[in-house]
Amino acid sequence: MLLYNSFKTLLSLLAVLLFLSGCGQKEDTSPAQPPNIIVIYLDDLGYGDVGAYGATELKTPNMDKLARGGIKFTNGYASSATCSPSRFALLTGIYPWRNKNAKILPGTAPLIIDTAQVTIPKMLKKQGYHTGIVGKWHLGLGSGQVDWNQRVSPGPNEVGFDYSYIMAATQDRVPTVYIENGYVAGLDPADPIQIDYQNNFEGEPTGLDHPEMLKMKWHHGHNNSIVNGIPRIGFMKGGKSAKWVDEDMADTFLIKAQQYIMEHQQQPFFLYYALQQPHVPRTPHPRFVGSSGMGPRGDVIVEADWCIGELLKTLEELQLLENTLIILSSDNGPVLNDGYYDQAVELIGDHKPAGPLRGGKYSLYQAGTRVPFITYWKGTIQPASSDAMVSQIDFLASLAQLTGGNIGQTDSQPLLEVFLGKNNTGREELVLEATTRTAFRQGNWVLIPPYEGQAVNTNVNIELGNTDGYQLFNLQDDLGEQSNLADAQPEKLQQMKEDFQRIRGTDFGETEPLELK
Ligand code: NG6
Ligand code: CA
Repeated sequence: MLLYNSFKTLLSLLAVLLFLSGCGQKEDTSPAQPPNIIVIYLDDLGYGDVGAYGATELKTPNMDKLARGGIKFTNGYASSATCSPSRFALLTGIYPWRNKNAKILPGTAPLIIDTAQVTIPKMLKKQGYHTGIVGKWHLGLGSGQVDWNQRVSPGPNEVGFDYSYIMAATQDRVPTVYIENGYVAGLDPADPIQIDYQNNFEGEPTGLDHPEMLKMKWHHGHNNSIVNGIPRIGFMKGGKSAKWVDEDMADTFLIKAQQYIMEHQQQPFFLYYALQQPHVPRTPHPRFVGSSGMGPRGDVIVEADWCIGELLKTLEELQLLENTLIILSSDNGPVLNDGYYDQAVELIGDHKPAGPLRGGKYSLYQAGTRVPFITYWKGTIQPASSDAMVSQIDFLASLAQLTGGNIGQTDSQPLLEVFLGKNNTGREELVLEATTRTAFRQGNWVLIPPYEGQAVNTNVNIELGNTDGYQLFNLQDDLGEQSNLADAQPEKLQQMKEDFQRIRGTDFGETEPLELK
């Protein structure tokens, strides 16, 4: 609280100063400045986790304010049911199944975006934008062996971001440090960081060997190095002064995001604000503990919503709200038990994180990829609910339309008018992905090919969408994907198979055509 309060005072002071200094320039007759663009990206927030999307047990007033004052998309998709592939697709406009490295990455993975690749921040930079990322990265860093004690590169700054303040992978993966423009923040050179995902460092306690040292217990995975009483994925040694305090992470990212806005308000800016909530480990700041009655998962959603409210206040105070396009979404669907005992399952009550949808994170069913999806631009976007099919993959082409930017061949569709609520005709078709398996949505129909593997991931208790035969659903009257029409509608099945293969066959990137029986 202290940290955030003193920052608030400083912020208000700076806001006044910057506003005053900006006043003199307002008479300039140059053409209207293109809008600032902020993508607020949550981690594992489900379709049903937001009030405006039907949640009644969980209060999300700030996300609701965006949804009710902007366009609330009911058919908005992440590109994948997991994080790295969705983030790859969001930034590049390329389907993740075209990149064999776009899978859930360890903290030591090399960068999976080619530095020659067009990305949203690169495209916007050419249009005069300053570009920044604050929050979760999870797209790999470096090009092989990373020395965390030197500048870590290539990373966000090499694919278009002028400024970056990130966590490398996830909150549950080492290294548990923030990285600012490639440098581990607060690192003491006398205490260098070592990271290994295979072997532990001698003498370092793990969650497996030292359960007595844990303040949060692991359920599956997550039993390697212990940081801040929480067992992680991967082994880490050193870097004590640089280690993050999980409970302060939300405030830390918020403050960095606010600072970024303050510092770049005179130039159009693009801010990718990638919150860590409600991904595991769920560690609300003490002032949010108990705020939801649902345990840590609910509490961190309340916390994330508060952060979004504070960010909006900053924009309002700086009089930027009417010149800022805000996009809010999530990288994949919801999960309750994702590897720690944190009462997410026990305290869920009547709350439905996936809303009316089937499945969740990791799933080919709708809840894997259909997520909260909101565009907001005060004074420009008229409030509405839209059932147009849109994907995060379309941001690249649509933001290029908005700013006059150029992109090469991608999977991104120019849907600016849809995002601004001037048109309700979205995509006709979209390939959905869940950990390298793909499905196909066309109109109101969904085709899921047969896949081997468990029907239900019993660790997380989520139906993955794997079955022996084809699944065909008509979402128009079966949103919950209960009635498989594959046998009853052979012609539809055949036509969808052909169209799916046509798209999966278009070759750029490293596409391997899909073979359907
Ligand atoms: C899984 C982790 C899960 C989460 C996920 C990535 C285990 C057993 N499970 O492998 O906890 O970290 O990866 O989530 O380790 S994502 O949202 O970044 O894709
Ligand atoms: Ca995620």
